[in-house]
Amino acid sequence: MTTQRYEGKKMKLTVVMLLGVAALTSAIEYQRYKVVSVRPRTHEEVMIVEGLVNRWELDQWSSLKALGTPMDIMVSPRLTQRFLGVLRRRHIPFTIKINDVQALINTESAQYKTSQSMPHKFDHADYHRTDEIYSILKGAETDFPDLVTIYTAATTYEGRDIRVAKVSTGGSKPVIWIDCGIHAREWIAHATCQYILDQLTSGSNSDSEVSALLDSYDFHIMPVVNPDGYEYTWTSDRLWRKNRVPNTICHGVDCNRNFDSDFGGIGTSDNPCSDLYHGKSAFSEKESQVVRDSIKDLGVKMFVTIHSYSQLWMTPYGYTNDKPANYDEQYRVAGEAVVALEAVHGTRYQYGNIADVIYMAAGGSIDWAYDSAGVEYAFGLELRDTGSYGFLLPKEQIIPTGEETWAGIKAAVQAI
Ligand code: 0X9
Ligand code: ZN
Repeated sequence: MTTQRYEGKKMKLTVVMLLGVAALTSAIEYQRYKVVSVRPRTHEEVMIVEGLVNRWELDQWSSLKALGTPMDIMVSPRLTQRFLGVLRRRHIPFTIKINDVQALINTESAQYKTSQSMPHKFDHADYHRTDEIYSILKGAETDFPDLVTIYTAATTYEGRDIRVAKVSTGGSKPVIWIDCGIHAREWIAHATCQYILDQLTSGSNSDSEVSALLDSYDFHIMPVVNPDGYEYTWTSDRLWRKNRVPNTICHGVDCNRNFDSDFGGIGTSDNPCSDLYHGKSAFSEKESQVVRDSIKDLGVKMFVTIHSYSQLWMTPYGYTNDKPANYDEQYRVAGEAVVALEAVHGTRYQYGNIADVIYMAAGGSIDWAYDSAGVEYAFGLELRDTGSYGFLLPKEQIIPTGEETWAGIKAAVQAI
């Protein structure tokens, strides 16, 4: 399990050009940090690797799904030789997936747009800042006034809006809830929510599949659950995961450990410096409160929360190995979804309950949605890829990722 971060991270004063505005920012840099993909084959090897992750407070980018499958771990230059030395001595197989994390971040940031004008139309050629996303949502409301309503569901600690796009042809239908970006660094998630909203609106009149979905359901889409964290990934630390509330020491709560689903249980941390810090109490954070409060009276039939990466379609539970009462039904629908998803670009997803396909973790939103909000179908998605780029997925993959994810979600909704 990931614990603390920021061992030996270099702070650097950088003049950052964002949206054409020069800002003096202290950015965290990842020069010569590597992402090592380790494949422990026995429980003993898993213990060795997890021991190193905990001792050196390494950032675990992805987790072991089964013995012999990869877990991706980011290692600083200071620790690389020692880390690889242990793996070699213990004959634990590994490959280096990313040789210089900062080089990938630089490639990505070199492509940032410098235009100062706010976009009003969907633009899946780029990742976008929160303000731009909200401007695009507003544009969708202007273009589809009878279909789209934008509402502000809450305001964050740093004062940013958390907005939702409601897509409805009228009346009050069962709701499909889709949220993205509860984890700040998972940029493809935010982009995919925008892609889905684009498909729902542009297809509302012209695409019979979409109009059939809209005849039966309202959609509520929250593209930036954690805007404070997301903005911080643009200005200061591309790999920030949590929100930005100040704790006594260190910033941020892992909002996906802050729901009231066995709060504080397995796979969470009470250390405020940890990436898995669960916060002071269940629902202490605006970002988890807003999801709770938004869905509670909506009549949500299907809840989808979008993350990256690892290509997984997850169903409850994460806090226990037990399966929910309707597990077979949720599993069936997840199966339909991944078949449809794979048919688009051949991207393979694994699916099933969180505890089986990823790792146990308490306090997550889908468990709460299923247990406490009465949602029958609660899915957590981990989008592309499987670690070649990880959180730094090139923008060229926004559209293909959107296409396949939308196919999966459509198939899931059609299957219920
Ligand atoms: O650990 C998480 O919160 C998710 N993985 S991620 O790499 N995007 O951080 C998985 C969430 C699974 N859901 C629960 N554990 N409840
Ligand atoms: Zn995540």
